[in-house]
Amino acid sequence: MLNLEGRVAVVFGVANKRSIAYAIAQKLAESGCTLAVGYQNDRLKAESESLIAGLPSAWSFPCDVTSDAEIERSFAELKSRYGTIHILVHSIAFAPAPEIHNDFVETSREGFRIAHDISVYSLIALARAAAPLMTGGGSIMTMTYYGSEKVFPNYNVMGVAKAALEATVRYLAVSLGRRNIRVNAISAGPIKTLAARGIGDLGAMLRGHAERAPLGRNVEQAEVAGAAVYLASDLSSGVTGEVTYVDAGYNVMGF
Ligand code: NAD
Ligand code: 0WE
Repeated sequence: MLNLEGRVAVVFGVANKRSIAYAIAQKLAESGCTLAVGYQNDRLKAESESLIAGLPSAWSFPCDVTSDAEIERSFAELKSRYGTIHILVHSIAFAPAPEIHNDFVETSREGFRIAHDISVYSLIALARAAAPLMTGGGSIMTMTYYGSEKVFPNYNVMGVAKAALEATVRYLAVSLGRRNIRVNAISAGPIKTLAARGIGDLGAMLRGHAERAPLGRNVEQAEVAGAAVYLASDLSSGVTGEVTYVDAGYNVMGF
């Protein structure tokens, strides 16, 4: 395991034990990071706080990323607690349920707005709030999906939002690069989490993915977390603006 002792990591997107963000928080903690974990709201407070309590030296706080005031309050508190932070993990996505279930052409203006506000704009808002605390450089990462590049039935407006998220990673990499803040995305294969459970036939999706992927299987949260620790560490010091695939190789296949 890499040694990240003395680094402060702020992780957004822990909802339950299946969350990709929770696997990342666990591996960062195992690597020696001090952790601060943001959860969406009081509905998730009990669950996320009990998970986070199991990690050494972790603190948790509520932060709904649709609110500028909550983001501002969260980072003011982070500044007073830690002074400097080194790692920011953004593992947040949402589109209103009808947008995932209806035909893409039926995408509503409000559904499009919400999906892009929560799944894309929030990365810009969090990066802007975090950058002044990353005085010794930093590593920012977000989670994306191959539905940004190719069409997956029902992924719909989330695919459009993930394309915008990946472009946002590139623009932020340039915007923050001279401050030695790196910005990258991890493109994970399908994993059975809360966000994936809302979809139609997840079982068929997972079977099809495992069948076609070079490794002949699906990926686990812990494998995504492994790439996250690499991106958080100095091993990736020359890497920014990139998308790293943790998908058992699925994206290289043509047929
Ligand atoms: P998850 O449901 O555990 O995580 C999604 C998180 O987004 C939750 O913690 C939720 O509370 C948070 N969130 C939603 N709206 C929010 C808001 N307004 N403010 C603050 N937080 C908010 O599911 P997950 O699969 O771990 O998803 C995490 C990320 O990984 C997402 O970006 C998702 O698109 C991405 N991803 C998931 C898969 C997959 O198959 N599970 C594959 C590739 C990428
Ligand atoms: O990014 C995601 C999930 C994103 C997501 C899922 C939901 C379902 C419940 C965002 N918003 C909502 N809103 C809801 O109301 N993934 C990569 C997982 C996922 O979602 C899919 C997938 C995969 C994989 C949707 C359709 C097809 C495949």
